[in-house]
Amino acid sequence: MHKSQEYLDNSFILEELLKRINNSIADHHGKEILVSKGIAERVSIKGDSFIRSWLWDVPGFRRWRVTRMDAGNKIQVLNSVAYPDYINDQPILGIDLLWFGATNKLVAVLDFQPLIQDDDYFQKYYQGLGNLKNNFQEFNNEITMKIYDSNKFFSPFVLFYSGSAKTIKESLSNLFQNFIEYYWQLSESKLNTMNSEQVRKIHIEYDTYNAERDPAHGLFKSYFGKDWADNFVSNFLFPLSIKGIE
Ligand code: BLA
Repeated sequence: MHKSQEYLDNSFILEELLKRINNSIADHHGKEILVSKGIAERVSIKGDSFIRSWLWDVPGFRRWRVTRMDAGNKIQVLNSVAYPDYINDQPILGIDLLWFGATNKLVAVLDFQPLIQDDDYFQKYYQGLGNLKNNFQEFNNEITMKIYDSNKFFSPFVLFYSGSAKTIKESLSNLFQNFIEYYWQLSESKLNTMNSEQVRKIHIEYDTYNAERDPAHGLFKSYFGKDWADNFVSNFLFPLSIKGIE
């Protein structure tokens, strides 16, 4: 397949960020958990794209997953979600970085995804993210939620960019670094007010909500087939989701 210069540039930066997040997790004493072969790596039906995933056991977290999809000139993805232990009511880390080759468009969504929409909770956990929001103006695009509800699991400080991939790479790289650093700092704070049962229920809601809406499902279906896509979404991306009636 012909690889465009844009593809090379954009897959390069997502590879860099992938390495950075996996290394950062390992530096924080994360241990890689073996993922079944069919999930850890999958080649598309046509044979020209692939998806790879990592699962980490990290002190303070009950689950941390990272996924990278490389569909050449069509689409490039880096996605990660970190779920803190139930005894910790801090936000869920959410990262979704997408590059679309046809338009050379980059979509970046980075948030500390709140368990509740509450001023005290925002006061407690969002000083760092608020600083980033002020310092990285490019990531202040008005977020147009077509699929998700902005009041469900998104914070008022969500960093969002949607536009040309050409001009954003350096600041994305800087932002990414800071974003992860601030998230680690958060996990060192002991500000808990919710109990474990409350947190567990909200994690279940988060997985259920996202399994129903994730726009990736259609994408996975077309590249990897329906059975694989269904299994990946319900058992790897959102394993706590309560399945509705099909
Ligand atoms: C949007 N995410 C999208 C879109 C795709 C994906 C295809 C639509 C983009 C568009 O057409 O403009 C893709 N999501 C993926 C892929 C995975 C995935 C490939 O989970 C693979 C694992 N999404 C998240 C997380 C956040 C998130 C953790 O997975 C939070 C930071 C946000 N994605 C998010 C938002 C949009 C989006 C806010 C815009 C959707 C909207 O308009 O409502």
